Formats: sequence, C-alpha cells, structure tokens
Amino acid sequence: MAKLRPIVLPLLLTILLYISNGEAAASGAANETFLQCLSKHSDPSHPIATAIYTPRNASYSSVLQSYIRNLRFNKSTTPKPLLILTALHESHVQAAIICAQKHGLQMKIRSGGHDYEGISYVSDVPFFLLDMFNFRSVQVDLESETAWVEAGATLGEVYYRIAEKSKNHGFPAGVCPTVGVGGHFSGAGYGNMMRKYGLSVDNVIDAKLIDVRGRLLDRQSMGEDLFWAITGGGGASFGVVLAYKINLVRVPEIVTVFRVQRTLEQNATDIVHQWEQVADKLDDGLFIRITLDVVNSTLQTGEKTVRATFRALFLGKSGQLLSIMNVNLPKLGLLQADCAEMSWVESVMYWTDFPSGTPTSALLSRVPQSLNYLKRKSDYVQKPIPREGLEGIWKKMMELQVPTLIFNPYGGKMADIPATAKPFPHRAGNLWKIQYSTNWNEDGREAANRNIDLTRQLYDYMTPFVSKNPREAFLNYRDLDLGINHNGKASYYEGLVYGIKYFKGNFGRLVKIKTKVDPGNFFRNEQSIPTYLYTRK
Ligand SMILES: Cc1cc2nc3c(=O)[nH]c(=O)nc-3n(C[C@H](O)[C@H](O)[C@H](O)COP(=O)(O)OP(=O)(O)OC[C@H]3O[C@@H](n4cnc5c(N)ncnc54)[C@H](O)[C@@H]3O)c2cc1C
Ligand SMILES: *C1O[C@H](CO)[C@@H](O)[C@H](O)[C@H]1NC(C)=O
Ligand SMILES: *[C@@H]1O[C@H](CO)[C@@H](O)[C@H](O)[C@H]1NC(C)=O
Ligand SMILES: *[C@@H]1O[C@H](CO)[C@@H](O)[C@H](O)[C@H]1NC(C)=O
Ligand SMILES: *[C@@H]1O[C@H](CO)[C@@H](O)[C@H](O)[C@H]1NC(C)=O
Ligand SMILES: *[C@@H]1O[C@H](CO)[C@@H](O)[C@H](O)[C@H]1NC(C)=O
Repeated sequence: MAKLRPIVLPLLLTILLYISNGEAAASGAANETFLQCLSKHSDPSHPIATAIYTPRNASYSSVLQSYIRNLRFNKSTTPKPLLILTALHESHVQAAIICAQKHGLQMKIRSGGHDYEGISYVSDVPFFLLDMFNFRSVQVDLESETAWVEAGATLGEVYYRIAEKSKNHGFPAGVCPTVGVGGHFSGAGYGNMMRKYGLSVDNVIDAKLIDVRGRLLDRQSMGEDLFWAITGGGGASFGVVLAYKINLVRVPEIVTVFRVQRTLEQNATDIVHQWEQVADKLDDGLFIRITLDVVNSTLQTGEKTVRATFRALFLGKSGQLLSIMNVNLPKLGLLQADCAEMSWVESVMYWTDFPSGTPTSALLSRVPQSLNYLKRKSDYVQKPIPREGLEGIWKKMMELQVPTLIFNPYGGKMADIPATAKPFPHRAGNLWKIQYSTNWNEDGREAANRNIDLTRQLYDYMTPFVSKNPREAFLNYRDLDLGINHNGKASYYEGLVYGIKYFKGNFGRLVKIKTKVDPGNFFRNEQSIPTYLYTRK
C-alpha cells in the first residue's frame, strides 16, 4: 500500500481539483469541485483561498510538518492529506464540514498535533486536514475569573496569558507547553494540579462547536449531552471545537517544587513502596510524580539499576511541604536544599525542564523542546503493588532497558468527582495512572518495531498489577493497540473494544449522543465513538 502512494496521491488530487465528484453528480448536487464548494460556502470577506494548501503550494510540506509531534509520522511513506485547510474564520470550518460531506471526503481535525498515534493528521483513506492552529486567542477575564481559549492555542499560551494578568491564578492542565487545547481539553486533560482541582474538563464551563450541519453552537444551544461529550469524550467524534471557556483556579503566590533521584542502591524500592501507600492520600495541594528509568549503576561498571525520579509541585511553601514529607514519606529524606520556592508560572517552566532563568515568554514558543520517535501506553493501578512485585518490575525493566514508567498519583479532588460527571471515568478507586513512555531517535521501521515491541512487553508484564475487566486506559494517551475502528458494518462492536477501556460505563451515553448528533458518522477516525446503527454508505 505504502509503495502505491506516490501514484495514488496526485491522481486523487486531480480528481479533487479538476473533475466533478461522481458521488455529488449522482446525488444531483451542483457539478463543482471540492475547492469550488469551499469557496462557495465560506464568507467572501475572509477569502478561503489564503487558507488552502495543496501539495502544489510550496509551503504544503512545512505546514504539514509544523505540528507533527511524533517523528514516526514524519516519513515519506506516511499518508498525506489531499489538502490542508488552515482555517482563519469560522466559516472556513463550516465550509469544510459541509463540502467534505457533499464530496464524500474524510476530514481530520488537528489543533496542536500531539496525538501519540498521529490520528489528527494521518489516515489510511484519502482525506484532507482541517488545521486549527490559527484559532489561538486566549482572552482572560480576571473579574469573572474565566477565560475563552481557542482550540489552536497551546497550553503554554494559556498559562502565560493567565500569569501575565495575575500571580494568584492558574489552570489545571498538562505539563508540556506545546500541547494544543483542542485535543487536550476534548480528551479530558490532566496535570500536576489534578489532585487539587481535577482535570481540565472539570473546569470547562462553555464551548463553541461547529456541528455536522455546519451550525455554530454554544453550551446552551448544543445542550448538556453534547457539552458533556466534548469535555472528555474526544472532540473529533462530535464536531469541530472552536473554543472552550474555562474557570481559572486560585494558586498561592509562592509554590514549592522539588526533583529528587534515587537508584535501587539508594533505597528506591523502599521509597516507591512508601509512596504507594500515601501518594493518593496526601494533602490535595501536593502532587508527587515518579519517573522510573534504567541507568548505569554507579557502583560497578556494566551493572544496570533502576532510577526513580520524584518530581513534585506543592501549592504552598517549603516549610509546610517538609513537615508533610517528614510525616508521610520520610524514606525519601527530603531536605530543605532539595526544595525551590517560586511563582506558579515558574513552576510550569520548572516542570517542563526549561533551564532555570529562562524567561516565561518561552511558554509562547510553538517549537517543541525535543522531538522523538515515540510510543505511549497507559494503565491504572487500584491496589498497591507489593514489594516483591516492584522488585520483579525492576528486573523486567533492566532486561528491556528502554521503556520508562511514569506514575501519576490520583486521589484528592479526583476521587470526589463522580465517574459519570464527565466521559473520563477513572476517578475514585484509582491510586495512580501509569504511562509507558518510549522515545527513540533512530529512523526506520526496524527501530520502530523494536521499541514498540519493548513497550508492549513491559505492558504485558504489568498485567497482574493493574486494573482488569476492563483494563482501563486514558484517551489522551492514544494507543491504537487497544483497537481500531474501520467505520464499516462492525463499527459499534469495534468501538466497544477500546471504548470500554477509555470510558467504562460512560461509553453507552457517548454512543447515544453520537447517534443523535452525527447519525451518518461523518466525524469519524480510527478510535472515534461509533453510532448504534450502521448508516453510512
Ligand atoms: C509531549 C506531550 C506531552 C503531553 N502531556 C500531557 C499531559 O501532561 N496531560 C495530558 O492529559 N495529556 C498530555 N499529552 C497528551 C495530549 O493531551 C493529547 O495528545 C491531546 O489530544 C493533544 O491535543 P492536541 O490538540 O495537541 O492534539 P491533536 O493531535 O491536534 O488532536 C488530538 C485529537 O483531538 C482531535 N481534535 C483536535 N482538535 C480538535 C478540535 N478543535 N475539535 C475537535 N477535535 C479535535 C484530533 O482530531 C485528535 O483526535 C501529551 C502529549 C505530548 C505529545
Ligand atoms: C460537470 O461534470 C461533467 C463530467 O465531469 C463535465 O463533462 C461537465 O462539463 C461539468 N459541467 C460543469 C458546468 O462544470
Ligand atoms: C496555494 O496555491 C493556490 C493556487 O496557486 C492559491 O490559490 C492559494 O492561495 C495558495 N495558498 C496559499 C495559502 O498561498
Ligand atoms: C520531517 O521530515 C522532513 C522531510 O524528510 C524533514 O525535512 C524534517 O526535518 C523532518 N522533521 C523533523 C523534526 O525531523
Ligand atoms: C538505605 O536504608 C538503610 C536501612 O534503612 C539505611 O541504613 C541507609 O542509610 C539507606 N541508604 C540511603 C542512601 O539512604
Ligand atoms: C553505560 O554503560 C555502558 C557500558 O557498560 C556504556 O556504553 C554507556 O555509555 C554507559 N551510559 C552512560 C549514560 O554512561
């Protein structure tokens, strides 16, 4: 299939640009090309031609590549869009939706491009890309402690614009500043204030969406069901999100961070074991993430060890943090010297690993700090892993060497919010989430297969320690290993396979809403919410 692409693409493009579409002609629609349709259905005072890139435009490749965040999908063999529409005005989005249906074209929607499986800009069927990066305004209103943030804004822009106006406000969302609002919020969004304030979507209060009929809707006009669905169920199954309105949260003027590393020789097992008992029960303002990787032992050359990196944000001062730590996690041996006090926005910079002293305006950069080939998977832990269990995991990690594990503690506000409040179901009963994270820099299929296989081996090894029936997963950690939808006759059953893992009991409500708002399954992708009935031709 991949070998055919260079021939297939220009052919399809010719069809798209010059020949009237068969399906449209057959259905009696106007005898027009897709491009003509786009310009006919958009506002003439915002010429859509200035937003259209076909492979003939010189900057087509650079526009496509600017928001590829997994190098696995930056290859000549990666399927490419027939055109990219970099929407500049809401009527461009409306035209894209209307014309794509008229011409039977698959549409992919991209905001920040961080989807781990690239499903926002890759497809196995002919498609075009609706790219939302121009929709990037962030309007902060301190009086009401709210903000309207457009889908193509980055988290870094959101944090910067809030901090610019207030030292006492922040927003609970992800750690990486280049992540896009469109995918992040529509897929729930979590970060290091989750234990205090919940997910991003727990703090979203309104939205603007273009639906399958091209209507611009807000929370009131879309209704509570659809609003619920696009706050955690993934936007791309339901419409195109233009913007979300968020409630800002209060943060103290001074927060404290630390990063402490311990290898197995430095009692990492004891410390992780103690963390397991307390991490979800600590003060809500304290979030301690553990990253586990395999490094050379300092004791003996040639020996490997596991290193645990404890990284924390505490919404308070270091004195109070130290007393919490001495009572609850004394085995870490945290010292005053390990702690740094700073403003909340500086803590965002710290967590992102910007060198200390970097100006906060670096949060506005859309160039990622690093780009890799990568694979991610997720799991939930619901009972502490016994010490021998941890020791087995370390042994397995040292055997595989490459994949790393990241433990993100739950509890606090996460346990207080009912599992049905949002499509995201992983609330009370979860101690922590595991992210399996593998990065590599070598090009080629062989390297990719090897690294993906190592990640899957570690995931398989973890089976006895994680949630089961279903084995739960986090939508924003997109993982096509969990199942793929071909959007054909078996679509509902294919959707059930991954849908139950991402949404548990909320899957049924999502399918019901989907069936109502998009019965023809126009808004579809490899892991979208299916309809109950197979209605698409
Ligand atoms: C470096 C990195 C760090 C991350 N850190 C975190 C983290 O700390 N916390 C966390 O929760 N997640 C994190 N993630 C995962 C991230 O939240 C998801 O990948 C998220 O979906 C990315 O949003 P995006 O807009 O950048 O992605 P995109 O790839 O543009 O979109 C992701 C999905 O959303 C759909 N979509 C995008 N925009 C719209 C829209 N406007 N309307 C409808 N559908 C839309 C896409 O079609 C696709 O299905 C991280 C990812 C990366 C690569
Ligand atoms: C409509 O399409 C047909 C078949 O492609 C073509 O012969 C005809 O010229 C087109 N008409 C217009 C008005 O473009
Ligand atoms: C791409 O090329 C077409 C045809 O030359 C032109 O109409 C369009 O404006 C170009 N797009 C951009 C964004 O410049
Ligand atoms: C993506 O691929 C293109 C074309 O091969 C290359 O020029 C570009 O540098 C790549 N991007 C990155 C970040 O490696
Ligand atoms: C590890 O634990 C032992 C026993 O509790 C203790 O004596 C030793 O000092 C610890 N080592 C480190 C590096 O903290
Ligand atoms: C770890 O040790 C191996 C050989 O034992 C060596 O090749 C490698 O460079 C070392 N890695 C680091 C980060 O020091």
